[in-house]
Amino acid sequence: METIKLSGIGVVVLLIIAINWRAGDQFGDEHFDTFSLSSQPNCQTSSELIQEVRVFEEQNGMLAVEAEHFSSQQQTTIRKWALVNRDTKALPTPDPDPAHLEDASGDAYLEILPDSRVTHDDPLIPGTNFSNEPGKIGILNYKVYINQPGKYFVWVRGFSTGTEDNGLHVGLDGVWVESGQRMQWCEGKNEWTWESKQRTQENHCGEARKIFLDIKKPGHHTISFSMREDGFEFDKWVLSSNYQKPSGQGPQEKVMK
Ligand SMILES: [Ca+2]
Ligand SMILES: [Ca+2]
Ligand SMILES: [Ca+2]
Repeated sequence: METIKLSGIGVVVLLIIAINWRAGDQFGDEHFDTFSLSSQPNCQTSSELIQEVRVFEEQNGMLAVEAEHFSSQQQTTIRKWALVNRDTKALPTPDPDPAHLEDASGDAYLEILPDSRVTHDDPLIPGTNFSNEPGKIGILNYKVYINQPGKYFVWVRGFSTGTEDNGLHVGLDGVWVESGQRMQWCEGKNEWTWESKQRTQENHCGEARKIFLDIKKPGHHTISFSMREDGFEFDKWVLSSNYQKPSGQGPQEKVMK
């Protein structure tokens, strides 16, 4: 009799647990769905986090990375790098020129938008559509592994349609060295163009061999780029120990295993 009584209580307890479990399950699902829906704008953050584990390896004095394969992006309130690929439907405005996917390496590139200064007559607003100071607006970070330390020239493949979309900065491990500031493009309008020149007082079109990073130790490093002019279109970048312009879409990426 006592055994039957205990079993009855046991069944009731099990029923209560089962009901609670089911209710908790449903609440959990709803909660998850709500979270998922309200988190749509953060999808990019998730993909950025996934990309963060991708490390690009230098071999034989050469390293190539697609611009769109950044690990993270910072300082995005004023201007932000937008992904342009075959699936891109809308981009922040204003952005007066069309997409330039033809001949883009990896069928994708980044553009820093909005682009409010298109011609020299548009207002120049330092800290908004222009930043002569590096590391202030639209910072892209890339993880790399360097086998052979030393001096590396930085080459970038960009697409410029005018005079106010052709500047960029590059930095190493959070430091915006002088030799990474004011990358400049003058030649090669309206086509994807490799360049590695620094704008100086003497030459506004940029001087050769002046854009480089001194990587003193082998191992893991972070290479970063930041906006100089809005509307800059960024396809791919290369570190090379020789000052030799890449051809075509440039060398293949090498992802570290
Ligand atoms: Ca544009
Ligand atoms: Ca611009
Ligand atoms: Ca690309």
